[in-house]
Amino acid sequence: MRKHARFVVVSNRLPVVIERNSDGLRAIPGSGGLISAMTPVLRARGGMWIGWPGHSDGVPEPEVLQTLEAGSADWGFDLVPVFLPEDVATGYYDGFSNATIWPLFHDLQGRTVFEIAYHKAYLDANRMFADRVESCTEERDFVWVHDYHLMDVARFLRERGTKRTCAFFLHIPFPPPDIFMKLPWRREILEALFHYDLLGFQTFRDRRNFLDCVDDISPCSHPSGRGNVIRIRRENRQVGLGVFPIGIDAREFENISRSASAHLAEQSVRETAGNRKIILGVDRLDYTKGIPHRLKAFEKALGTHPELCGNVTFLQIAVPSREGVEGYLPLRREIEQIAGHINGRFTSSGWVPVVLMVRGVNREELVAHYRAADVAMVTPLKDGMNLVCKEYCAARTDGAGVLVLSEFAGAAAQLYRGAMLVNPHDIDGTADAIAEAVSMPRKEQRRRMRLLRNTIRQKDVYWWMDTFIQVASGRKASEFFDGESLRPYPQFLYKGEATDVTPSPPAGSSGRPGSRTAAPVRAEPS
Ligand code: ADQ
Repeated sequence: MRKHARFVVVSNRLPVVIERNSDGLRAIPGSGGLISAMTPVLRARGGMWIGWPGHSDGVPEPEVLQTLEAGSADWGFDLVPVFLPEDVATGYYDGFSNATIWPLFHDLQGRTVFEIAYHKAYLDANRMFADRVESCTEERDFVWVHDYHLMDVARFLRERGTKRTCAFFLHIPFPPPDIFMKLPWRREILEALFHYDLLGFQTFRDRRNFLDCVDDISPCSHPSGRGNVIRIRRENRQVGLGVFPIGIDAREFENISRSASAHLAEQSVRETAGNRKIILGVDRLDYTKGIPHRLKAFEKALGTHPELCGNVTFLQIAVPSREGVEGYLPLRREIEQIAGHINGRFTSSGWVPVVLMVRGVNREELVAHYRAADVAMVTPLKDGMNLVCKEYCAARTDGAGVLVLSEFAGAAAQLYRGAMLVNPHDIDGTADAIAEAVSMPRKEQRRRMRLLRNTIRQKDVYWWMDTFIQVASGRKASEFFDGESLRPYPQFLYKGEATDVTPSPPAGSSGRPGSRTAAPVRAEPS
Protein backbone atom coordinates (compact mmCIF):
# COMPACT_ATOMS: atom_id res chain seq x y z
CA MET A 1 0.00 0.00 0.00
CA ARG A 2 1.34 3.44 -0.94
CA LYS A 3 2.29 5.85 1.84
CA HIS A 4 0.84 8.95 0.20
CA ALA A 5 -2.31 9.80 -1.66
CA ARG A 6 -1.41 10.31 -5.28
CA PHE A 7 -1.86 13.34 -7.50
CA VAL A 8 -3.53 12.23 -10.74
CA VAL A 9 -3.98 14.41 -13.82
CA VAL A 10 -6.51 13.26 -16.42
CA SER A 11 -6.61 14.99 -19.79
CA ASN A 12 -7.51 14.19 -23.36
CA ARG A 13 -3.91 13.77 -24.49
CA LEU A 14 -0.89 12.50 -22.63
CA PRO A 15 1.81 15.20 -22.48
CA VAL A 16 3.93 13.24 -24.97
CA VAL A 17 3.84 12.31 -28.63
CA ILE A 18 5.01 8.82 -29.63
CA GLU A 19 7.48 9.22 -32.47
CA ARG A 20 9.33 6.66 -34.56
CA ASN A 21 12.98 7.30 -35.45
CA SER A 22 15.81 5.05 -36.62
CA ASP A 23 16.24 3.64 -33.06
CA GLY A 24 12.53 2.74 -32.74
CA LEU A 25 9.73 4.45 -30.80
CA ARG A 26 10.23 7.17 -28.24
CA ALA A 27 8.07 9.60 -26.25
CA ILE A 28 8.82 13.25 -26.98
CA PRO A 29 7.20 16.27 -25.26
CA GLY A 30 3.89 17.42 -26.75
CA SER A 31 2.83 21.07 -27.09
CA GLY A 32 -0.14 23.18 -25.97
CA GLY A 33 -1.32 25.27 -23.06
CA LEU A 34 -2.16 22.49 -20.61
CA ILE A 35 1.12 20.67 -21.18
CA SER A 36 3.09 23.90 -20.77
CA ALA A 37 1.34 24.52 -17.47
CA MET A 38 1.34 21.08 -15.84
CA THR A 39 4.51 19.26 -16.87
CA PRO A 40 6.95 21.41 -14.89
CA VAL A 41 5.10 20.54 -11.67
CA LEU A 42 4.77 16.81 -12.36
CA ARG A 43 8.38 16.57 -13.45
CA ALA A 44 9.49 18.26 -10.24
CA ARG A 45 7.14 16.44 -7.88
CA GLY A 46 5.93 13.19 -9.48
CA GLY A 47 2.40 11.78 -9.82
CA MET A 48 0.37 10.21 -12.62
CA TRP A 49 -0.98 11.50 -15.95
CA ILE A 50 -3.80 9.55 -17.61
CA GLY A 51 -4.60 10.37 -21.25
CA TRP A 52 -5.10 9.24 -24.81
CA PRO A 53 -1.80 8.63 -26.64
CA GLY A 54 -3.31 9.90 -29.93
CA HIS A 55 -4.25 8.14 -33.18
CA SER A 56 -2.26 4.89 -33.28
CA ASP A 57 -0.99 5.10 -36.90
CA GLY A 58 -0.71 1.32 -36.83
CA VAL A 59 1.61 1.12 -33.79
CA PRO A 60 0.55 -1.91 -31.68
CA GLU A 61 -0.65 -1.13 -28.13
CA PRO A 62 2.06 -3.21 -26.36
CA GLU A 63 4.74 -1.13 -28.10
CA VAL A 64 3.04 2.11 -27.06
CA LEU A 65 2.87 0.83 -23.47
CA GLN A 66 6.55 -0.07 -23.48
CA THR A 67 7.51 3.35 -24.86
CA LEU A 68 5.41 5.10 -22.22
CA GLU A 69 7.00 3.05 -19.45
CA ALA A 70 10.43 4.18 -20.62
CA GLY A 71 9.07 7.77 -20.89
CA SER A 72 7.70 7.56 -17.31
CA ALA A 73 11.14 6.62 -16.00
CA ASP A 74 12.75 9.53 -17.89
CA TRP A 75 10.11 12.09 -16.94
CA GLY A 76 9.70 11.18 -13.27
CA PHE A 77 5.93 10.58 -13.32
CA ASP A 78 3.65 7.78 -14.58
CA LEU A 79 2.23 8.08 -18.10
CA VAL A 80 -0.92 5.93 -18.28
CA PRO A 81 -2.63 5.52 -21.68
CA VAL A 82 -6.34 5.26 -22.46
CA PHE A 83 -6.56 3.40 -25.77
CA LEU A 84 -9.58 4.50 -27.80
CA PRO A 85 -10.83 2.59 -30.87
CA GLU A 86 -10.27 4.73 -33.99
CA ASP A 87 -13.98 5.38 -34.68
CA VAL A 88 -14.59 6.42 -31.05
CA ALA A 89 -11.50 8.64 -31.07
CA THR A 90 -12.56 10.39 -34.25
CA GLY A 91 -16.13 11.06 -33.11
CA TYR A 92 -15.05 12.09 -29.62
CA TYR A 93 -12.02 14.24 -30.49
CA ASP A 94 -12.42 15.57 -34.04
CA GLY A 95 -16.21 15.49 -33.66
CA PHE A 96 -17.85 16.42 -30.37
CA SER A 97 -14.83 18.02 -28.67
CA ASN A 98 -13.47 20.08 -31.54
CA ALA A 99 -16.35 20.50 -33.99
CA THR A 100 -19.09 21.01 -31.37
CA ILE A 101 -17.86 22.18 -27.96
CA TRP A 102 -14.72 24.09 -28.99
CA PRO A 103 -16.41 26.46 -31.51
CA LEU A 104 -19.61 26.81 -29.46
CA PHE A 105 -17.79 27.67 -26.23
CA HIS A 106 -15.76 30.27 -28.19
CA ASP A 107 -19.02 31.91 -29.36
CA LEU A 108 -18.53 30.72 -32.96
CA GLN A 109 -21.92 29.17 -33.63
CA GLY A 110 -21.44 29.31 -37.40
CA ARG A 111 -18.65 26.75 -37.12
CA THR A 112 -20.49 24.45 -34.70
CA VAL A 113 -21.62 20.99 -35.84
CA PHE A 114 -24.42 19.30 -33.88
CA GLU A 115 -24.24 15.58 -34.59
CA ILE A 116 -25.73 12.91 -32.38
CA ALA A 117 -23.10 10.32 -33.41
CA TYR A 118 -20.36 12.66 -32.16
CA HIS A 119 -22.07 12.95 -28.80
CA LYS A 120 -22.38 9.18 -28.52
CA ALA A 121 -18.66 8.75 -29.24
CA TYR A 122 -17.92 11.44 -26.63
CA LEU A 123 -19.84 9.50 -23.98
CA ASP A 124 -18.12 6.24 -24.99
CA ALA A 125 -14.69 7.84 -24.70
CA ASN A 126 -15.50 9.48 -21.35
CA ARG A 127 -16.66 6.08 -20.07
CA MET A 128 -13.33 4.54 -21.11
CA PHE A 129 -11.43 7.31 -19.33
CA ALA A 130 -13.50 6.69 -16.19
CA ASP A 131 -12.69 2.95 -16.40
CA ARG A 132 -8.97 3.72 -16.53
CA VAL A 133 -9.16 6.20 -13.65
CA GLU A 134 -11.03 3.68 -11.53
CA SER A 135 -8.59 0.85 -12.22
CA CYS A 136 -5.38 2.89 -11.72
CA THR A 137 -6.24 4.98 -8.67
CA GLU A 138 -7.35 4.49 -5.05
CA GLU A 139 -10.14 6.20 -3.10
CA ARG A 140 -7.76 8.56 -1.28
CA ASP A 141 -6.04 9.80 -4.48
CA PHE A 142 -6.81 13.23 -5.81
CA VAL A 143 -8.10 13.13 -9.38
CA TRP A 144 -7.92 16.32 -11.41
CA VAL A 145 -9.74 16.13 -14.75
CA HIS A 146 -8.96 18.73 -17.39
CA ASP A 147 -11.01 20.43 -19.99
CA TYR A 148 -13.97 20.21 -22.29
CA HIS A 149 -13.11 16.78 -23.71
CA LEU A 150 -13.87 15.08 -20.40
CA MET A 151 -16.92 16.73 -18.85
CA ASP A 152 -18.64 13.35 -18.23
CA VAL A 153 -15.83 11.44 -16.50
CA ALA A 154 -16.99 12.12 -12.91
CA ARG A 155 -20.53 11.10 -13.79
CA PHE A 156 -19.33 7.67 -14.95
CA LEU A 157 -17.07 7.31 -11.90
CA ARG A 158 -19.99 8.07 -9.57
CA GLU A 159 -22.20 5.59 -11.45
CA ARG A 160 -19.65 2.93 -10.49
CA GLY A 161 -19.96 4.03 -6.86
CA THR A 162 -16.47 5.54 -6.52
CA LYS A 163 -16.06 8.41 -4.05
CA ARG A 164 -12.62 9.73 -5.04
CA THR A 165 -12.18 13.47 -4.78
CA CYS A 166 -12.60 14.46 -8.37
CA ALA A 167 -12.18 18.03 -9.56
CA PHE A 168 -12.50 19.61 -13.00
CA PHE A 169 -10.86 22.62 -14.61
CA LEU A 170 -12.23 24.21 -17.77
CA HIS A 171 -9.37 25.75 -19.75
CA ILE A 172 -11.63 27.36 -22.35
CA PRO A 173 -14.37 29.96 -21.85
CA PHE A 174 -17.87 28.99 -20.68
CA PRO A 175 -20.41 30.64 -23.02
CA PRO A 176 -23.39 32.77 -22.01
CA PRO A 177 -26.89 31.14 -22.00
CA ASP A 178 -28.01 32.45 -25.40
CA ILE A 179 -25.18 30.42 -26.95
CA PHE A 180 -25.00 27.43 -24.57
CA MET A 181 -28.75 26.79 -24.86
CA LYS A 182 -28.30 25.91 -28.53
CA LEU A 183 -26.57 22.69 -27.52
CA PRO A 184 -29.04 19.78 -27.79
CA TRP A 185 -27.27 18.09 -24.82
CA ARG A 186 -27.20 21.20 -22.62
CA ARG A 187 -29.04 19.74 -19.62
CA GLU A 188 -27.08 16.49 -19.73
CA ILE A 189 -23.75 18.34 -19.73
CA LEU A 190 -24.66 20.58 -16.81
CA GLU A 191 -25.90 17.57 -14.83
CA ALA A 192 -22.66 15.69 -15.63
CA LEU A 193 -20.53 18.56 -14.36
CA PHE A 194 -22.34 18.50 -11.04
CA HIS A 195 -20.74 15.12 -10.29
CA TYR A 196 -17.38 16.83 -9.72
CA ASP A 197 -16.48 18.10 -6.24
CA LEU A 198 -15.05 21.32 -7.64
CA LEU A 199 -15.44 23.09 -10.98
CA GLY A 200 -12.68 25.56 -11.80
CA PHE A 201 -13.00 28.40 -14.31
CA GLN A 202 -10.42 30.80 -15.71
CA THR A 203 -12.38 34.01 -15.03
CA PHE A 204 -15.32 35.39 -13.11
CA ARG A 205 -17.07 35.93 -16.42
CA ASP A 206 -16.95 32.18 -17.22
CA ARG A 207 -18.32 31.24 -13.82
CA ARG A 208 -21.07 33.84 -14.13
CA ASN A 209 -22.02 32.41 -17.53
CA PHE A 210 -22.11 28.90 -16.06
CA LEU A 211 -24.35 30.02 -13.20
CA ASP A 212 -26.66 31.84 -15.61
CA CYS A 213 -27.00 28.63 -17.66
CA VAL A 214 -27.71 26.56 -14.55
CA ASP A 215 -30.26 29.13 -13.51
CA ASP A 216 -32.01 28.94 -16.89
CA ILE A 217 -32.21 25.16 -16.81
CA SER A 218 -32.93 24.44 -13.15
CA PRO A 219 -33.45 27.61 -11.15
CA CYS A 220 -33.62 25.73 -7.84
CA SER A 221 -29.82 25.47 -7.36
CA HIS A 222 -28.90 28.28 -4.95
CA PRO A 223 -25.25 29.29 -4.83
CA SER A 224 -23.85 30.25 -1.44
CA GLY A 225 -20.80 32.27 -0.47
CA ARG A 226 -18.94 34.99 -2.36
CA GLY A 227 -15.49 35.61 -3.75
CA ASN A 228 -13.23 33.24 -5.65
CA VAL A 229 -14.92 30.07 -4.42
CA ILE A 230 -18.65 29.65 -3.94
CA ARG A 231 -20.77 26.52 -3.38
CA ILE A 232 -23.89 25.21 -5.00
CA ARG A 233 -26.21 22.43 -3.78
CA ARG A 234 -27.62 19.84 -6.17
CA GLU A 235 -29.82 17.17 -4.69
CA ASN A 236 -27.61 15.61 -2.00
CA ARG A 237 -24.29 16.95 -3.38
CA GLN A 238 -22.39 20.14 -2.67
CA VAL A 239 -20.20 21.40 -5.55
CA GLY A 240 -17.60 24.16 -5.37
CA LEU A 241 -17.35 26.71 -8.18
CA GLY A 242 -14.02 28.51 -8.23
CA VAL A 243 -12.13 31.07 -10.29
CA PHE A 244 -8.47 30.10 -10.79
CA PRO A 245 -6.69 31.97 -13.62
CA ILE A 246 -3.98 29.65 -14.90
CA GLY A 247 -0.36 30.85 -14.78
CA ILE A 248 3.02 29.84 -16.24
CA ASP A 249 6.36 28.81 -14.78
CA ALA A 250 7.61 32.40 -14.89
CA ARG A 251 10.95 31.57 -13.32
CA GLU A 252 11.72 29.03 -16.03
CA PHE A 253 11.13 31.63 -18.76
CA GLU A 254 13.31 34.12 -16.90
CA ASN A 255 16.13 31.63 -16.57
CA ILE A 256 16.08 30.74 -20.26
CA SER A 257 15.83 34.41 -21.15
CA ARG A 258 18.94 35.24 -19.12
CA SER A 259 21.05 32.51 -20.74
CA ALA A 260 23.85 33.36 -23.14
CA SER A 261 22.32 31.13 -25.83
CA ALA A 262 19.02 33.08 -25.70
CA HIS A 263 20.95 36.34 -26.20
CA LEU A 264 22.70 34.87 -29.23
CA ALA A 265 19.48 33.47 -30.70
CA GLU A 266 17.81 36.85 -30.13
CA GLN A 267 20.50 38.49 -32.26
CA SER A 268 19.85 36.07 -35.08
CA VAL A 269 16.06 36.79 -34.92
CA ARG A 270 16.81 40.52 -35.12
CA GLU A 271 19.09 39.99 -38.10
CA THR A 272 16.36 38.01 -39.88
CA ALA A 273 14.19 41.11 -39.52
CA GLY A 274 16.96 43.35 -40.84
CA ASN A 275 17.34 44.90 -37.36
CA ARG A 276 13.97 46.59 -37.75
CA LYS A 277 11.36 46.73 -35.01
CA ILE A 278 9.58 43.41 -34.64
CA ILE A 279 5.89 42.78 -34.01
CA LEU A 280 5.38 39.16 -32.98
CA GLY A 281 2.45 36.75 -33.04
CA VAL A 282 2.80 33.22 -31.60
CA ASP A 283 -0.19 30.90 -31.73
CA ARG A 284 -1.51 27.48 -32.38
CA LEU A 285 -2.98 27.67 -35.88
CA ASP A 286 -6.56 27.98 -34.68
CA TYR A 287 -9.44 30.14 -35.89
CA THR A 288 -10.09 31.40 -32.34
CA LYS A 289 -6.67 33.05 -32.17
CA GLY A 290 -7.64 35.85 -34.58
CA ILE A 291 -4.57 35.60 -36.85
CA PRO A 292 -6.34 36.84 -40.04
CA HIS A 293 -7.83 39.83 -38.14
CA ARG A 294 -4.38 40.64 -36.73
CA LEU A 295 -2.75 40.57 -40.17
CA LYS A 296 -5.51 42.77 -41.58
CA ALA A 297 -4.95 45.25 -38.74
CA PHE A 298 -1.24 45.29 -39.60
CA GLU A 299 -2.05 45.94 -43.24
CA LYS A 300 -4.33 48.78 -42.19
CA ALA A 301 -1.60 50.20 -39.95
CA LEU A 302 0.89 50.20 -42.85
CA GLY A 303 -1.66 52.07 -44.95
CA THR A 304 -2.63 54.67 -42.34
CA HIS A 305 0.74 55.08 -40.58
CA PRO A 306 3.29 55.29 -43.43
CA GLU A 307 6.14 55.81 -40.94
CA LEU A 308 5.84 52.06 -40.19
CA CYS A 309 6.70 51.09 -43.79
CA GLY A 310 10.26 49.85 -44.06
CA ASN A 311 10.73 50.10 -40.29
CA VAL A 312 8.67 47.24 -38.88
CA THR A 313 8.56 43.49 -39.54
CA PHE A 314 5.57 41.42 -38.55
CA LEU A 315 6.73 37.94 -37.54
CA GLN A 316 3.95 35.37 -37.15
CA ILE A 317 4.82 31.92 -35.79
CA ALA A 318 1.91 29.49 -36.07
CA VAL A 319 2.16 25.84 -35.09
CA PRO A 320 -0.23 23.63 -37.10
CA SER A 321 -2.87 21.95 -34.96
CA ARG A 322 -5.98 19.74 -35.34
CA GLU A 323 -5.39 19.27 -39.04
CA GLY A 324 -7.96 16.44 -39.09
CA VAL A 325 -10.72 18.84 -38.00
CA GLU A 326 -12.72 20.71 -40.60
CA GLY A 327 -11.82 24.37 -40.97
CA TYR A 328 -8.18 24.16 -39.87
CA LEU A 329 -6.52 23.57 -43.27
CA PRO A 330 -8.49 26.38 -44.99
CA LEU A 331 -7.37 28.67 -42.14
CA ARG A 332 -3.74 28.00 -42.98
CA ARG A 333 -4.40 28.84 -46.62
CA GLU A 334 -6.27 32.01 -45.63
CA ILE A 335 -3.37 33.22 -43.48
CA GLU A 336 -0.82 32.48 -46.20
CA GLN A 337 -2.99 34.32 -48.68
CA ILE A 338 -3.37 37.44 -46.49
CA ALA A 339 0.37 37.49 -45.72
CA GLY A 340 1.14 37.12 -49.45
CA HIS A 341 -1.29 39.93 -50.26
CA ILE A 342 0.35 42.30 -47.73
CA ASN A 343 3.82 41.44 -48.97
CA GLY A 344 2.72 41.90 -52.58
CA ARG A 345 1.28 45.31 -51.74
CA PHE A 346 4.01 46.76 -49.50
CA THR A 347 7.34 44.98 -50.06
CA SER A 348 10.10 47.37 -51.09
CA SER A 349 13.80 46.90 -51.76
CA GLY A 350 15.32 45.05 -48.78
CA TRP A 351 12.07 44.96 -46.74
CA VAL A 352 9.40 42.27 -46.54
CA PRO A 353 6.67 43.32 -44.09
CA VAL A 354 5.31 39.89 -43.04
CA VAL A 355 7.39 36.82 -42.21
CA LEU A 356 5.25 33.73 -41.64
CA MET A 357 6.65 30.61 -39.96
CA VAL A 358 4.15 27.75 -39.98
CA ARG A 359 5.79 25.41 -37.48
CA GLY A 360 6.43 24.86 -33.82
CA VAL A 361 9.59 26.22 -32.23
CA ASN A 362 11.40 24.91 -29.16
CA ARG A 363 11.48 26.76 -25.82
CA GLU A 364 14.84 28.45 -26.48
CA GLU A 365 13.79 29.68 -29.93
CA LEU A 366 10.47 30.83 -28.50
CA VAL A 367 12.17 32.87 -25.77
CA ALA A 368 14.63 34.33 -28.30
CA HIS A 369 11.67 35.57 -30.36
CA TYR A 370 9.99 37.00 -27.26
CA ARG A 371 13.19 38.83 -26.36
CA ALA A 372 13.58 40.23 -29.86
CA ALA A 373 9.97 41.42 -30.19
CA ASP A 374 9.32 45.10 -29.54
CA VAL A 375 5.60 44.37 -29.57
CA ALA A 376 3.69 41.12 -28.92
CA MET A 377 0.26 40.91 -30.55
CA VAL A 378 -1.95 38.48 -28.61
CA THR A 379 -5.35 39.10 -30.13
CA PRO A 380 -7.63 36.04 -29.94
CA LEU A 381 -11.29 36.46 -30.80
CA LYS A 382 -11.93 34.58 -27.56
CA ASP A 383 -9.57 32.62 -25.32
CA GLY A 384 -9.94 30.90 -21.95
CA MET A 385 -6.75 32.52 -20.67
CA ASN A 386 -3.85 32.60 -23.22
CA LEU A 387 -0.40 31.71 -22.00
CA VAL A 388 1.60 33.32 -24.81
CA CYS A 389 1.03 36.81 -23.40
CA LYS A 390 2.30 35.67 -19.99
CA GLU A 391 5.32 33.95 -21.51
CA TYR A 392 6.23 37.07 -23.47
CA CYS A 393 6.25 39.24 -20.35
CA ALA A 394 8.12 36.64 -18.27
CA ALA A 395 10.82 36.48 -20.95
CA ARG A 396 11.25 40.28 -20.92
CA THR A 397 13.87 40.33 -18.18
CA ASP A 398 15.04 43.65 -19.68
CA GLY A 399 11.71 45.18 -18.59
CA ALA A 400 10.94 46.49 -22.10
CA GLY A 401 8.43 45.44 -24.76
CA VAL A 402 4.74 46.17 -25.30
CA LEU A 403 1.88 43.71 -24.97
CA VAL A 404 -1.13 44.33 -27.22
CA LEU A 405 -3.85 42.08 -25.80
CA SER A 406 -7.37 41.19 -26.87
CA GLU A 407 -9.99 42.15 -24.34
CA PHE A 408 -11.56 38.74 -25.10
CA ALA A 409 -8.60 36.75 -23.76
CA GLY A 410 -9.18 35.57 -20.18
CA ALA A 411 -5.75 37.05 -19.40
CA ALA A 412 -7.16 40.55 -19.93
CA ALA A 413 -8.91 40.31 -16.55
CA GLN A 414 -5.49 40.05 -14.87
CA LEU A 415 -3.26 42.05 -17.20
CA TYR A 416 -5.40 45.01 -18.24
CA ARG A 417 -3.35 47.47 -16.21
CA GLY A 418 -0.13 46.92 -18.11
CA ALA A 419 -1.33 45.75 -21.52
CA MET A 420 -2.80 47.78 -24.35
CA LEU A 421 -6.25 46.25 -24.69
CA VAL A 422 -7.83 45.96 -28.14
CA ASN A 423 -11.01 44.60 -29.65
CA PRO A 424 -9.65 42.29 -32.38
CA HIS A 425 -12.82 42.76 -34.47
CA ASP A 426 -12.08 46.49 -34.59
CA ILE A 427 -9.45 46.47 -37.34
CA ASP A 428 -9.02 50.28 -37.34
CA GLY A 429 -8.68 50.45 -33.55
CA THR A 430 -6.15 47.61 -33.57
CA ALA A 431 -4.20 49.28 -36.38
CA ASP A 432 -3.94 52.46 -34.30
CA ALA A 433 -2.88 50.39 -31.29
CA ILE A 434 -0.08 48.84 -33.38
CA ALA A 435 1.25 52.28 -34.33
CA GLU A 436 1.01 53.46 -30.70
CA ALA A 437 2.76 50.33 -29.40
CA VAL A 438 5.63 50.58 -31.89
CA SER A 439 6.36 54.15 -30.86
CA MET A 440 5.77 53.79 -27.11
CA PRO A 441 8.54 55.51 -25.10
CA ARG A 442 10.86 53.19 -23.15
CA LYS A 443 9.83 54.68 -19.81
CA GLU A 444 6.16 53.87 -20.40
CA GLN A 445 7.07 50.38 -21.64
CA ARG A 446 8.96 49.71 -18.43
CA ARG A 447 6.15 51.02 -16.23
CA ARG A 448 3.64 48.74 -17.88
CA MET A 449 5.97 45.74 -18.09
CA ARG A 450 6.70 45.96 -14.35
CA LEU A 451 2.98 45.67 -13.58
CA LEU A 452 2.60 42.76 -15.99
CA ARG A 453 5.62 40.87 -14.73
CA ASN A 454 4.66 41.21 -11.10
CA THR A 455 1.20 39.76 -11.71
CA ILE A 456 2.61 36.92 -13.79
CA ARG A 457 5.25 36.06 -11.19
CA GLN A 458 2.82 36.21 -8.31
CA LYS A 459 0.02 34.23 -9.98
CA ASP A 460 2.27 31.63 -11.57
CA VAL A 461 1.48 27.99 -12.33
CA TYR A 462 2.49 26.87 -8.83
CA TRP A 463 0.12 29.36 -7.24
CA TRP A 464 -2.61 28.12 -9.58
CA MET A 465 -2.11 24.45 -8.78
CA ASP A 466 -1.56 24.98 -5.09
CA THR A 467 -4.75 27.02 -4.74
CA PHE A 468 -6.80 24.64 -6.85
CA ILE A 469 -5.64 21.50 -5.05
CA GLN A 470 -6.19 23.01 -1.60
CA VAL A 471 -9.70 24.16 -2.43
CA ALA A 472 -10.60 20.88 -4.17
CA SER A 473 -9.15 18.42 -1.69
CA GLY A 474 -9.28 20.38 1.55
CA ARG A 475 -5.65 19.28 2.01
CA LYS A 476 -2.37 21.10 1.54
CA ALA A 477 -0.96 20.32 -1.90
CA SER A 478 2.28 19.20 -0.24
CA GLU A 479 0.43 16.17 1.22
CA PHE A 480 0.44 14.66 -2.26
CA PHE A 481 4.15 15.25 -2.79
CA ASP A 482 6.02 13.71 0.17
CA GLY A 483 5.56 16.87 2.22
CA GLU A 484 7.41 18.96 -0.38
CA SER A 485 5.95 22.25 -1.53
CA LEU A 486 4.85 22.37 -5.18
CA ARG A 487 7.05 25.33 -5.97
CA PRO A 488 10.65 24.22 -6.51
CA TYR A 489 11.91 27.70 -5.58
CA PRO A 490 10.72 30.53 -3.26
CA GLN A 491 8.03 32.95 -4.44
CA PHE A 492 9.85 35.82 -6.14
CA LEU A 493 8.70 39.38 -6.74
CA TYR A 494 10.32 42.69 -7.47
CA LYS A 495 11.06 44.17 -4.05
CA GLY A 496 9.30 47.40 -3.18
CA GLU A 497 7.28 47.58 -6.39
CA ALA A 498 3.54 47.75 -6.66
CA THR A 499 1.85 44.45 -7.44
CA ASP A 500 -1.30 43.97 -9.43
CA VAL A 501 -3.21 41.21 -7.74
CA THR A 502 -6.91 41.92 -8.19
CA PRO A 503 -8.43 39.84 -10.99
CA SER A 504 -10.86 42.45 -12.29
CA PRO A 505 -12.40 42.29 -15.74
CA PRO A 506 -11.75 45.10 -18.22
CA ALA A 507 -15.17 46.73 -18.35
CA GLY A 508 -16.18 47.83 -21.82
CA SER A 509 -12.73 48.64 -23.16
CA SER A 510 -13.22 49.78 -26.71
CA GLY A 511 -9.73 49.38 -28.08
CA ARG A 512 -9.76 53.02 -29.18
CA PRO A 513 -6.79 55.18 -28.26
CA GLY A 514 -7.25 56.63 -24.83
CA SER A 515 -9.23 53.65 -23.55
CA ARG A 516 -6.27 51.32 -23.32
CA THR A 517 -4.62 52.55 -20.16
CA ALA A 518 -5.62 51.57 -16.64
CA ALA A 519 -9.33 52.32 -16.67
CA PRO A 520 -11.26 52.33 -13.40
CA VAL A 521 -13.22 49.08 -13.59
CA ARG A 522 -15.65 47.38 -11.29
CA ALA A 523 -13.68 44.91 -9.19
CA GLU A 524 -15.10 41.41 -8.87
CA PRO A 525 -15.43 40.20 -5.29
CA SER A 526 -12.29 38.36 -4.20
P1 ADQ B 1 -4.24 26.83 -26.11
O1 ADQ B 1 -5.44 27.14 -26.92
O2 ADQ B 1 -3.32 25.80 -26.63
O3 ADQ B 1 -4.62 26.44 -24.62
P2 ADQ B 1 -2.40 29.04 -25.15
O4 ADQ B 1 -2.81 29.37 -23.78
O5 ADQ B 1 -2.04 30.22 -25.95
O6 ADQ B 1 -3.49 28.27 -25.99
O7 ADQ B 1 -1.15 28.09 -25.08
C1 ADQ B 1 -0.42 27.73 -26.20
C2 ADQ B 1 0.91 27.15 -25.77
O8 ADQ B 1 1.54 26.60 -26.93
C3 ADQ B 1 1.86 28.19 -25.20
O9 ADQ B 1 2.60 27.64 -24.14
C4 ADQ B 1 2.76 28.54 -26.38
O10 ADQ B 1 4.08 28.89 -26.02
C5 ADQ B 1 2.77 27.25 -27.16
N1 ADQ B 1 2.89 27.58 -28.59
C6 ADQ B 1 2.00 28.26 -29.36
N2 ADQ B 1 2.49 28.40 -30.61
C7 ADQ B 1 3.69 27.81 -30.63
C8 ADQ B 1 4.68 27.61 -31.63
N3 ADQ B 1 4.53 28.06 -32.89
N4 ADQ B 1 5.79 26.94 -31.27
C9 ADQ B 1 5.95 26.48 -30.02
N5 ADQ B 1 5.07 26.65 -29.04
C10 ADQ B 1 3.94 27.29 -29.34
C11 ADQ B 1 -5.83 26.24 -23.87
C12 ADQ B 1 -6.82 27.41 -23.87
C13 ADQ B 1 -6.13 28.67 -23.42
C14 ADQ B 1 -5.50 28.46 -22.04
C15 ADQ B 1 -4.64 27.20 -22.03
C16 ADQ B 1 -4.19 26.87 -20.62
O11 ADQ B 1 -7.37 27.58 -25.17
O12 ADQ B 1 -7.06 29.74 -23.35
O13 ADQ B 1 -4.67 29.57 -21.73
O14 ADQ B 1 -5.37 26.09 -22.51
O15 ADQ B 1 -5.26 26.84 -19.74
